[in-house]
Amino acid sequence: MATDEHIILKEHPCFGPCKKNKGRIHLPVAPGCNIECRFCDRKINEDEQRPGVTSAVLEPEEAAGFVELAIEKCPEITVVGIAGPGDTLATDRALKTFRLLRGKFPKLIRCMSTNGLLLDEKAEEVAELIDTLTVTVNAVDPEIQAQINNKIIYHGKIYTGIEAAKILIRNQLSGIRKVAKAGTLVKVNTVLVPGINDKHIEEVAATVKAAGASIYNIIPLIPQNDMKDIAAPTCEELHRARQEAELYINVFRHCQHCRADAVGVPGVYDIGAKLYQGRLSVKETFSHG
Ligand code: CLF
Ligand code: SF4
Repeated sequence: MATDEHIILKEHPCFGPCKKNKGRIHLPVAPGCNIECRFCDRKINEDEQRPGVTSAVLEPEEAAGFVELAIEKCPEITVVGIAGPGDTLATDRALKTFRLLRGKFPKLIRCMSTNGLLLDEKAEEVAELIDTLTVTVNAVDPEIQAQINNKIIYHGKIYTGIEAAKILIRNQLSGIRKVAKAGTLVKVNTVLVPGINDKHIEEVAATVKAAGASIYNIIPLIPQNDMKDIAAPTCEELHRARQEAELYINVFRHCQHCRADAVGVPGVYDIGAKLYQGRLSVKETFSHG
């Protein structure tokens, strides 16, 4: 759903200028993922309920109660977002949650993030329900993408290497085009991986801008899992990448790497652990915001 862009830039903590008085609640309703990024500690579907782990993700039907509680405790909240802990489109739980919330909290901006594998086919529904969407695009060249991602599961089939990369990139860009055209504001996140996509940032920025994205967020790699031996980018490398991207698209520089259960004002305070009482027990990893 397209909300006035001017209102979003003024009210959303992650779009427009830096704001220390606007907050968001993330609803951790989306378990499981359909791709396998090499820097991610959670393998496909690993964070679905496991024996011995008592905590669980939220049920879509529980979401409204938590939003009410959160607004009471944090009046700065302007955004209700779903950012994982897996991919929001890998199951129908995120979109179901937004359907249930729609109408109940008309003033809140609805925000979602996705890896974009299923964005092309779900674009219409996404655009109908979501005001601001983030898509993580780590490369637009399949040769580079194939070094960042191990595999994808697409319509029940596993793809690897260049073949997987081509499907992912095609669906991300086509999805962005459709959703942006329908009026949803699109932000693109890229994880900066030194030695792999650090010379590729200009091309990603220009390509996603041409597809309709309006803001770009470069996130430094957290070295873990298959990428644990790659050094995180230095401040200079991050700065350079942002300057290169800025030639093509507005760059967001205040990202706080929020967890999928973050609640509060990014970078100022967080009551997520208290609100959800630690029920989400996934490892801290790359944020999907
Ligand atoms: Fe959440 Fe992301 Fe929406 Fe913001 S976070 S889904 S766009 S409401 Fe924001 Fe957090 Fe950075 Fe994300 S600071 S990780 S950019
Ligand atoms: Fe999935 Fe996100 Fe992990 Fe990538 S980083 S494998 S998209 S959960």
